[in-house]
Amino acid sequence: MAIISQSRRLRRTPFSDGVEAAGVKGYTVYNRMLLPTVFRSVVEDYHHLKNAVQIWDVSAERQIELRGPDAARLMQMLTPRDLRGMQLGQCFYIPIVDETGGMINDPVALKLAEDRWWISIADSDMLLWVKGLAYGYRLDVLVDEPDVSPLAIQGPKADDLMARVFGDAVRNIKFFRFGWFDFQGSSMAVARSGYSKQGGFEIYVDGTENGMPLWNALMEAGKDLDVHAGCPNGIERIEAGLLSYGNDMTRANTPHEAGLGRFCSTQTAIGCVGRDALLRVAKEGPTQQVRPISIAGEIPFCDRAWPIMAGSRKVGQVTSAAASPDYGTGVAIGMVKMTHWDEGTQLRVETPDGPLEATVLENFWI
Ligand code: THG
Repeated sequence: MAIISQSRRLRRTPFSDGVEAAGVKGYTVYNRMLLPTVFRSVVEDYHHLKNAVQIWDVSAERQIELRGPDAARLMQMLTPRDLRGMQLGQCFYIPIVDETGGMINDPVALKLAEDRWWISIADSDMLLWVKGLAYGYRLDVLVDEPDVSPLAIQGPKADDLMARVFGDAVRNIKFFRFGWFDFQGSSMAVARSGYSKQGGFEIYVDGTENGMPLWNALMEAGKDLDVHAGCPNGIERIEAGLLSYGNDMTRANTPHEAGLGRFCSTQTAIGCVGRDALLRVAKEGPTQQVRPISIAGEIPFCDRAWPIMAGSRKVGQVTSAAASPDYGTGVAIGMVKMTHWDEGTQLRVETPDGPLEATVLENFWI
C-alpha cells in the first residue's frame, strides 16, 4: 500500500515524538489522529505484550467532556446502560445508540463529578452527535474535547512500572475504577483499564506539555522491566474478544447484535434516545450476532468483510481476523445469522485469497 500523507488534519499526539523515537513502523487513522499499530512486528509486539510491559499512545481515544447541570441527563440520553448507580471514580463501558438503536460508538465513560463526565471514544464523530443533542434539547451543559490524551500501560509488569512513577497506591486501583495521581505537579486520572486482557492502566494525561515528560519518565523507570513502546495489538484483541467500532460493528448494528446486551439495561435507562427502538428489538432478540470464529489455513489481511458461507448461502461475515501464534489457528470475529451461530457450526469463509474452513466457537480465546 502507498503511504498516507501527513498534514495538520491528521493530528499528531502529545507522545508522537516518543513514538517515532521508539521506531513506530505503522499507523492507522482514528478520530482523525495518528494511532500506532506496529513497532517491531505485530507478532513480536504480541509476545512482548504478554510477557513484559508496554507504553501505548492511545491519544486517539479522544475525550468528550460534558460539564454542567444537565451533564448526567445528557449522558443517559446517549446510552441504554442505566447510569444511575454509577459512582464517582468509576468507569463504565457503554454502548452509544442513535434513535433507531444503531450503534454510534462504544466508549468508556468516566464519572468525574455529578456534573462532569468524560466519554473516551472509539472511532466515530461523537462530539457532533453530543453537541447536536445538547443544542437541540436546549440543555445546560458544555460539550467539548479537552486536551486530555490517554496513555495505556499494558502487560503483566504494568503494576510494577506504574508503582515506580506514581507510587504503590496505584496497585490498589480496582478494575474499571480510577483515582487522581500527581505527576510533576499535575493531577491525572489513572484507571485500571485498557484495550488488552494482559492487565494494566490508562493514564488520562492532562495537557500536551505533560506528554513527553511522562513518556520519558515511564521509559526510564522501566528499563529493567523490558518496557517498550507498544499499541493495541491486532492479534491479542481478537483473542480477547475486544470489539473494534467500524470493524466489528457499525451504525447498522444494535448493541445486542454486537454482543453488548450485557451492557444494556434499556428498561430502566429512561431518557435514552434509542430506548423505544431497542425495547422493540430486544423483545424479539437479535437475528445475527458477533461470534468468535476459528479459521484454518493462511490468514490474509482483513481490510474488508469476508462473506461467511453455508453451501451457497451467505450466513454472515468475518470483520476481523489474524493468525494466532499462541493458539496455532486463525482467530476471527464475525457477525453470524442465528441459523448458523451455534457452537461447533462448520462454515466457509470467502477470503480474497480463496475459501477457508471456519468453526463458530462459544467463547473467545482469552
Ligand atoms: N480505553 C479507553 N477508551 C477507549 C478504549 C479503551 N475508547 C475506544 C475503545 N477502547 C472503546 N472500546 C472498548 C472496547 C472494550 C473495552 C473498552 C473499550 C473493554 N472491555 C472489557 C471486556 O469487554 O471484557 C471490559 C468491559 C467491562 O467489564 O466493563 O475494556 O480501551 N479509555
